[in-house]
Amino acid sequence: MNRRKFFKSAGAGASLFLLTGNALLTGKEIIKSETMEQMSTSKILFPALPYAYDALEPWIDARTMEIHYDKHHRAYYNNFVAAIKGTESENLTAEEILKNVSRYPVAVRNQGGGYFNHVLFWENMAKGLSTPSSEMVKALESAFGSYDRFKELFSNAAKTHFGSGWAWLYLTTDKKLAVGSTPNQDSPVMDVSTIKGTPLLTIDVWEHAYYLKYQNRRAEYVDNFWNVVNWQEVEKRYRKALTL
Ligand code: MN3
Repeated sequence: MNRRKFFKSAGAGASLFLLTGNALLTGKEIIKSETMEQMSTSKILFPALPYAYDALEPWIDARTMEIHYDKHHRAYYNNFVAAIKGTESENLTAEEILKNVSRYPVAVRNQGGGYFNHVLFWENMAKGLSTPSSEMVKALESAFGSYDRFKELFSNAAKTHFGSGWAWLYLTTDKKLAVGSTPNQDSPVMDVSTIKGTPLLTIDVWEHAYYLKYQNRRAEYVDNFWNVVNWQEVEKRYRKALTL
């Protein structure tokens, strides 16, 4: 993940300097929802939504996006930061923590997973229909038989997952494309997950992700999700995951 993305929303008047990797950022570049104390120690930051609340209309409505991002995701973020504050893990990235989440209290699994999964989810959606490149289609055909078969498998994983959770396209640790789902806020990056690997594409199937617009019609929400998939982002993750 490009950490610079987290610094899009500039807070005014801050004079703090923050060293992240090789980049020295002035306080003016730091997202305004952070407190100074958190900024000075944590790599875990609340990202700006990469588009407007209404960008994914009519498939995902603006009111759902606003509540989902500003209430649900923000709460996961705040609770995750609180759960690791003052521990030796507070200077790690979310992914570094989640990879060893079995060593942490369950709050880190739930809140950290909620924080991490939503960041991926926002980024793997975008305004306007996109299609996978011919290279990506070939990779999906090779793994699943056809592009349509991949969509069917992913959609079915999302539609049939019992209760709250997430469906995934991910690259397994032996570099194979795979589809699956996880309960609650679990993620394939977690050592406790039943499916393990690098996430490429995900859909949130918690009711809060679709209930205002679709009520009990999860299948309709899942079918419409294909209208907002950001294939550029998915392929970026895929190319990177192949090199890990
Ligand atoms: Mn959610």
